[in-house]
Amino acid sequence: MIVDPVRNTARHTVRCTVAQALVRFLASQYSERDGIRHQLIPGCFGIFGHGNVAGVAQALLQAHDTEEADLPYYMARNEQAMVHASVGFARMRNRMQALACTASIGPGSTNMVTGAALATINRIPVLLLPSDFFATRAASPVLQELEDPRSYDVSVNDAFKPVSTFWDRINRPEQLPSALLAAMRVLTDPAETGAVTLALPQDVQAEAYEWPRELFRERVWHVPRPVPEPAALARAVQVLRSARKPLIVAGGGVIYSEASDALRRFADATGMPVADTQAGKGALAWDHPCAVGGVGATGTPAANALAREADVVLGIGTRYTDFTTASRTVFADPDVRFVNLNVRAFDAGKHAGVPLVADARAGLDALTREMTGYLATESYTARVRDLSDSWRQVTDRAYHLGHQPRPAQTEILGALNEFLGERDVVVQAAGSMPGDSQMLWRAREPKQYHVEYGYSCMGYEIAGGLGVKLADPDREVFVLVGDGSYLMMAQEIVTAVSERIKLTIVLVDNRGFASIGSLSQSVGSQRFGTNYRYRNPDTGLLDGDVLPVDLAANAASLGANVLRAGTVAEFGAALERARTADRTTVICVETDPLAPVPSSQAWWDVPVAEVSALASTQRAREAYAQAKRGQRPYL
Ligand SMILES: Cc1ncc(C[n+]2csc(CCOP(=O)(O)OP(=O)(O)O)c2C)c(N)n1
Ligand SMILES: [Mg+2]
Repeated sequence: MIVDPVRNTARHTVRCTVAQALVRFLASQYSERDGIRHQLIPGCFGIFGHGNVAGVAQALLQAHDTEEADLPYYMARNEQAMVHASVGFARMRNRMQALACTASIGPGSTNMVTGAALATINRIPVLLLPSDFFATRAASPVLQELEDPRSYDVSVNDAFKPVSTFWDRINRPEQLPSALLAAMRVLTDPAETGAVTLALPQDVQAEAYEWPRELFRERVWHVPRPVPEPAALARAVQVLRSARKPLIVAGGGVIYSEASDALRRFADATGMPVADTQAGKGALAWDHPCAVGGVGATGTPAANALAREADVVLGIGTRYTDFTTASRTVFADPDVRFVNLNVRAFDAGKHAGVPLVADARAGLDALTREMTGYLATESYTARVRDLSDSWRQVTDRAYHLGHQPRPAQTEILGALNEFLGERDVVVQAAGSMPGDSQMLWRAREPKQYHVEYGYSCMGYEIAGGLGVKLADPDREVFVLVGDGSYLMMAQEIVTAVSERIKLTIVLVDNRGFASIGSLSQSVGSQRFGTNYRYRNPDTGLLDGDVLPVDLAANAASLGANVLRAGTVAEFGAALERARTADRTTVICVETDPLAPVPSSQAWWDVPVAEVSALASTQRAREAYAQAKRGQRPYL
């Protein structure tokens, strides 16, 4: 018989362990926006070790067996990857839901630090529960404990502090309730959200305490839609009304706030062209007359031409990363002014912009009302249309290049883009594909383009795709992963197989780092150390023969259904087969890393050695110094 410790206790308190209280609390949390309620923490990823097997793991099992709390457990294969999966999940749910991640002490926990940074940088909620060494220090140093001779209070989990938006360590049971309330508040605050870390000492997890019953009542966390302050709105409108060549930069905040319709109404009403960032792509469908595609270092020449001429830039839900601003060169009008609609004051204040601190949807609705009567000039609208039309032709050519003998990556992107249905999702993170896609991808729907480019973390792809599919099982999920990223983190294929979660993984093998190879060339370093080759005894470099590595065989060994494609036509046929497959399928396609890609006509600041013994570096430095002259602070 399973004894429910809750029912055995006095009326006003519940006696259970810290881990049991944690699980029970998490299962009773809800979020709400626009009258729609969600379970805030609908599951927990984990990998168990001595740090959590008797604590959080026991509590999860007990919750399952007694049906005392609903917190399904998903077993991952790598702790970094489980944070990525949780980020994919929460992003797909527009930050209204987040997953918890439990890890053992030491390496299990520090493996999550990269995932935490990724979540915080991308402003995506995830609840991290690293285990910690004994609070009592009864047996210190416990296996995997870091010893610092200067202080017994230091733990490897301190490494989560700079990458978390809230961090606490639960050294006594009494500390748990306030920490949990703070954690939920931060997770559901669109301005503060990110990785929230509660470090849980191994002994404290198993310690029993009399909790007030009130701790476990249902709680609803209302996700706000702050409206703009009237005076700030008036200032923003004054600048926007003066614009003769306006440009909107739509970031991820538009999508998380479900403001796509509001953005379309604003664009329709004002005729302002809309460029997008990696996180914002799809906020406005690619074929809308105002859509001009990605802006910045990997943007479209159309958006970048408009950015160079823009007198007013309206940034919505964007962090203005260096890719978006082309390292502060792309907005080139000396008198350019920014209006920044953002839920976070920190972002709203960037580039000396007129800040409009508000939810993207609430802010756009207010702007649409206040901008009545404004319409971009006919000549400007015609210019936008001409630029877009010519860019569309370039994209069509890149999609159907006919490159031989191995296809160009742009053809693989094109074939996939033309194959995808409106609700299908494409997932990427690092390498040359996000840049090519920022320029070439035609996104039809706000959740179609899922590219993690805040941290651009190799290894996010498959794990993140798993989270995307978990969040929205009705959509087909296509993960695009390079061979380098695949080699860093392919193991979550096993998790997808065991959970019967179907992914289609397109493994684009170009035998090394095409992205960093071409960057290396541009900084005068001849693709040094970026190809996967044998070490060559003649040169002493990694430029020998091609390696006998078979990633398709690797994927098959992990339990995936594997298809190989040598041509674009074979790739199309493989996509058809993958769509009808009922399990995770990996399509392996070899591409030419040197195939041509259209130019974005924008720059990215990667400093080149100021002095060098290499002529190639000296030439690159001259070009760098020249480009650097176009960079300026936006004051
Ligand atoms: C974890 C991590 N390490 C290093 C980098 C730097 N980096 C960016 S792209 C890249 C190479 C990616 O190779 P691959 O996945 O094969 O894509 P390709 O460049 O060939 O398109 C590297 C090493 C990174 N983004 N993430
Ligand atoms: Mg590669």
